[in-house]
Amino acid sequence: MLRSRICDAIGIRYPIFQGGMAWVSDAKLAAAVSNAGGLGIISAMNADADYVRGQIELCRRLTDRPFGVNIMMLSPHVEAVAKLVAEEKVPVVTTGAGLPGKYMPAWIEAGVKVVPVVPSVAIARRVERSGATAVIAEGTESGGHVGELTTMALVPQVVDAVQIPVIAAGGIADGRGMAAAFMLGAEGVQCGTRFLSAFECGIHPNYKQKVLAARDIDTQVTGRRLGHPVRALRNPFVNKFAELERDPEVSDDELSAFGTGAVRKAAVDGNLQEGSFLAGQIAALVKQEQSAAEIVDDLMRGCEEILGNAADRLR
Ligand code: TUI
Repeated sequence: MLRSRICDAIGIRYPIFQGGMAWVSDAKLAAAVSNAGGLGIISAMNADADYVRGQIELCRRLTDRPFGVNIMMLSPHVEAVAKLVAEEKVPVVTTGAGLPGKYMPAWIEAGVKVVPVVPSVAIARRVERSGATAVIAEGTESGGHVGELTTMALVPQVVDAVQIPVIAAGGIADGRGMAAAFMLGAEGVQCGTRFLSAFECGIHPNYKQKVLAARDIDTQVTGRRLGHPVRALRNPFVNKFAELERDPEVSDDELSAFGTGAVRKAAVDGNLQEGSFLAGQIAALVKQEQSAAEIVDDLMRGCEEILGNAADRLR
C-alpha cells in the first residue's frame, strides 16, 4: 500500500488531504474525509473563534481520527483563531494566503503539527526553519487564492529545497495526478475541487452542478490588482469583477467591496449571478457526486495502479 512519511507524521492511513475551502470545508466534510483515512480539514476562513470552536467540537464528535484546521492569514480573526487551535490542541493546522511565522512557536509548543501552504521555494525554506512538519506546495492550477508557479514546476523545486515531506496541491483530482505528484517527489496530495462533489460536502446544489458542468477552460483568475489573485469558475460575477479590475476609474476599495461576500453567495445561496464559485483548473475531471470515502478510494486505487504498472511502460 502506498504510504509515505506524512502518514506516520500525522497518523493518517492515506496521504490525501482535503483542502480547507472557505464556506465549503466544514466539520461534516472534514470528518468524512478523516474517517475515510485521509486528512479532513475545517476551513476557519473569515470566521470568528466561536464558529471555529463549534466546528472543532463537532468534528471531534464525528471522528476519532486526526483532522486539521486551515487558517487563512488574511482573516480578521486570525489572532483569536490561532490562539484557539493551540488551546484545543488541534492535531494539524494548515495555513494559506500568507506567512504563519509569528504563530508557529505557540502551535508547536502545544503539539500542533503545522503544514503551511507555500507558493515558492523561499517560503518553503522559511517555514521549515520555523518548525513546520511538512509543506503544501500549491500550484496556480488550484482554486481560490493562487500563487504564480505551476504544480509541475513548483513541487520538484520545493522537494529539492527542504527535508520535510512535501504535499502537492493544485490540479490534482484523480489517481493519475496523485501518481504524477509522487513522481515529482511529493509524499502526499491535497485536493480541494474534487471534494466539492462529495455527498458530505454541504454546498448549494448549484455549486456542485457548476463544477460537474465545467470544461477545461472555464476558470479565470481575477483580483491580481488587489494583490490577491483568486481562481473561480467564470460567470457574471467573474466577468463583472474582471471588467471593474480593468477600469482605472474604479478604486481598489470599490473593487474589493464588490467582491465581499461573493464566496458565501456561491457556496451557501447558490447565487449563479453574484457568487464566486471558487474551483481549480481540474474541475472538468470531476464527473459525479460520490462519498468522501469513494473519492479517497478512487484516488488511492488509481494512484497505486499506475505506480504499480509504471515499469511496464519501459522497453
Ligand atoms: O489560501 C489559499 N486559497 C484560498 S484563501 C481564500 S479566501 C481569500 N479571501 C480574500 C482574499 C484572498 C483569498 C480562497 N482561497 N491557498 C493557499 C495559498 N497560500 N496559495 C498561495 C498562498 C500563499 C501566498 C503567499 C502562501 C504564503 C504566501 O506568503 C507570501 C506573503 O507575502 O504573504
